[in-house]
Amino acid sequence: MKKLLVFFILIAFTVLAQTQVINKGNVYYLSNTVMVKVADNNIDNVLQSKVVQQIKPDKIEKVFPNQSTALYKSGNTLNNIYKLNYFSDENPFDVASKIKKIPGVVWAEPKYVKRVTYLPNDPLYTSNQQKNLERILASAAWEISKGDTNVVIAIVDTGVDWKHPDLMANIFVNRNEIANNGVDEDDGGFYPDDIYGWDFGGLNGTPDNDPIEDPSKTGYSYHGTHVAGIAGAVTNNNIGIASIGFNCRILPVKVSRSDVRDANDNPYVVYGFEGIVYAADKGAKVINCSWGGYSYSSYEQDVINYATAKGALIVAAGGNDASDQLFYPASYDGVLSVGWLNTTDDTKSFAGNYGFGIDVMSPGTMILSTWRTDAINNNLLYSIINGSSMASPLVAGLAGLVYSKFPSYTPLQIAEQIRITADNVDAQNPGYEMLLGRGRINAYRALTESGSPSVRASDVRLTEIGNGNGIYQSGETVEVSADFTNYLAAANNLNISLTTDDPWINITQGAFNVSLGTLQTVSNKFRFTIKTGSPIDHTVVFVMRFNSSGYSDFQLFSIKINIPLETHSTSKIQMSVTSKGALGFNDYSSNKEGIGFK
Ligand SMILES: [Ca+2]
Ligand SMILES: [Ca+2]
Ligand SMILES: [Ca+2]
Ligand SMILES: [Ca+2]
Repeated sequence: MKKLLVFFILIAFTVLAQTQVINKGNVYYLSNTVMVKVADNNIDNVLQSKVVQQIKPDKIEKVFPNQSTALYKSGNTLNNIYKLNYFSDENPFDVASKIKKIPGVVWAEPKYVKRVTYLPNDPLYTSNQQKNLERILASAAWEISKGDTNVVIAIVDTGVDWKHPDLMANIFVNRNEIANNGVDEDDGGFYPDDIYGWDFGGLNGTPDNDPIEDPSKTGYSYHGTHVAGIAGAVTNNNIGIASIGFNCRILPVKVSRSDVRDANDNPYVVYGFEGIVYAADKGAKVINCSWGGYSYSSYEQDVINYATAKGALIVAAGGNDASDQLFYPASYDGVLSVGWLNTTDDTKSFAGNYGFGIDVMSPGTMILSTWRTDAINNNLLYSIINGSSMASPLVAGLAGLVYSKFPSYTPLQIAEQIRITADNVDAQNPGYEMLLGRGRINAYRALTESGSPSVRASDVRLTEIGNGNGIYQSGETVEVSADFTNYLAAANNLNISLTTDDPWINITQGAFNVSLGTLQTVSNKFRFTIKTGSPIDHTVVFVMRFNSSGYSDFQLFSIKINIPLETHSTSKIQMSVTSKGALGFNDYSSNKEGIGFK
């Protein structure tokens, strides 16, 4: 029945629906497209619905048709996610919110696209100085580990010039694939001849097996090649640059298409999350995402969960907008998010993002790395550019080294090892205390220190004990429940507390003591009351503190209290506890907190 219906829709309309990138403020998405997840894999309800018939469906397809439903514990399968293209002019946000009401639909949302996160610099300026490597003590780290050639770091980006003389020897080679026979030997038919990675977007939307970056009109938008060189340029080969990842391998995954670019000639990241799934399925241990946007998406969080369950750590750029707004994928649960520091460990002179969504900081200013050669840029082999895009792959490359050194670690243990051994940079950044994660990564410490616990709160949920309207109001008590996991060394007599400086909050149940072994989790609750007379639409910042002998750590989140009832558009509860914590976002697609959207 399902196949017949899809076939019918396909022949009913012979012209393809045109999709283009549109934006609503700083949120970018595709026109004429919605993503839908259905329970029990039953899409027929959706197809037959009035809503879908009214938008003139073009085609509906499974995003990951080769996924088995039985593969992973129920929450992590991507088998039941569909992409629906349609002809009508209706905005994907409106269409998605209607489809979401159809019984059996888990979520429906626009197909978001993301933007690369670097700021181009003077392209002719080159230098042999790689201060970013000095700053994180890379050479001392290489004394401990130069990386394992079996550890694969995927560069999910605008492509990689994999033939570059300073990259080629480190490019992952797919030994399960027979080259140039037009047949897919290892991915169920979907990625034929993908010897050096995959190109999801090609020149104009048709995928191909060559993930080299598409030619740039200006010669100056070769983002992915630059990112790849930072994580994994060939090192100790007497040419060009060194990379932190040293011997780790690079898997190029191109997730842009040449014909969808912004005004500066930079390709948009259209297929980023499809690329993450591909990389995880190929066995990548680290997946770097030097791109992002300000749209939260259930689809994207599902993909992150899937990749993490497959054993890949996702490392992502924190953004370049001098903003504390949550940036994705960096701020998704399970992603190690990376903020951007300059050469003297400070953020104040430029535009890096900061705030609750950041886990660690990394140098991203004046970064020298590989560049795609072409006639327009006079065959430049290296270039210097700036951005959190350049900070993230330094962390991804370090993650490759940490995995090589501690091969039994889970993805989140790798993330925590890097986070907990970072150097505090508060002194260089007055006014940003606690807003730069744990501080600047230190490669040597990440490979040599193993004594510290590392505790993160997840699944943080707030429950109002009051009039039941889902809004935290003056006079009410609120219960905060969370799971606390210790990722690293055992912690004895750990004190976990909830604190705030906010004068309108009275914490009535705010601390407990527990001993937590490695990878042990405990659930617990806190309570606070909101004082009468507290202001309307007021943001409260909470700090969860974790302390035991020799270990001190924190995690932040914020909520809004006394949100005016009648304005749903401002009822978004801003919550985050860095990327390791699961928190509800009371927004359109998530609805974990508060009253949701009615
Ligand atoms: Ca293949
Ligand atoms: Ca083949
Ligand atoms: Ca290509
Ligand atoms: Ca080199």
